[in-house]
Amino acid sequence: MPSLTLHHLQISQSERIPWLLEELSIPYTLQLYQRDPIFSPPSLKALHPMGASPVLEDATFNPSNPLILAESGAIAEYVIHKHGDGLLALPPNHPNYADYLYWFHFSNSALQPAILRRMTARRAVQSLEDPTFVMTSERLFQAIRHFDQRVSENTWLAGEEFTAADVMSVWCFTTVRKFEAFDLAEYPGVLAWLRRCTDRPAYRAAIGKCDPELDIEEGIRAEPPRRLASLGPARN
Ligand SMILES: N[C@@H](CCC(=O)N[C@@H](CS)C(=O)NCC(=O)O)C(=O)O
Repeated sequence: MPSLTLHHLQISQSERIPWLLEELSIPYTLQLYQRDPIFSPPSLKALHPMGASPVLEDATFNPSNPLILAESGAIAEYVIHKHGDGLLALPPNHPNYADYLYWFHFSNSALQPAILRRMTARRAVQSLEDPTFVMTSERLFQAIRHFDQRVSENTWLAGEEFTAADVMSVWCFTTVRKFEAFDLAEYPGVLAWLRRCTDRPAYRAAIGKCDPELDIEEGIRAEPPRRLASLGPARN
């Protein structure tokens, strides 16, 4: 029986891991933390040198010295292969293996950095006409167009099977828009895929446990959800 504790900073990309655990029906204890007022509180920072969430604590194999693991992508792979019998990953001999790898990594390696660059540029410029903001914005929508095409042509990111690639990616279109607003009206493929993902009972169960105040329907609409109050108004 796994002995897992998931340290979850509320309203964050950490939501990926409870969702994954619910999909895999792996029991876990949830430890919730609130932003203080934007970043991690001291109790969460103390868990891992990066001080960010998610952090997985696994006492299954060595209860007196549990494993502490950060990085949502690493945690997802660890959980799938150590406790999930490889479910929700595609194996190397699967015809869509490369698609699975590509889209699993796309969220944290391409999409998330594009969103963060735009958020940083928004703060740095005097006006949204500034070429720095225009360029970072265009790069973000280039990534979203690419994503939209993929989920318009396939039910799930890796093809016809729902996988951890989908779990890794949803936050980049829902909760993240409470930090950096962008509209999805021109991306019907993304909107339909978000509906498919967020209608899954495991997603609903995870959000109900880790972020019960989050309005799921608001997060999957074309127009961005309400900005996180503790951020204050966007400068631009
Ligand atoms: N690449 C990391 C990013 C982790 C991360 O930055 N988490 C944010 C939540 S969205 C966080 O903990 N922020 C609070 C802080 O850094 O103090 C991952 O995928 O887990």
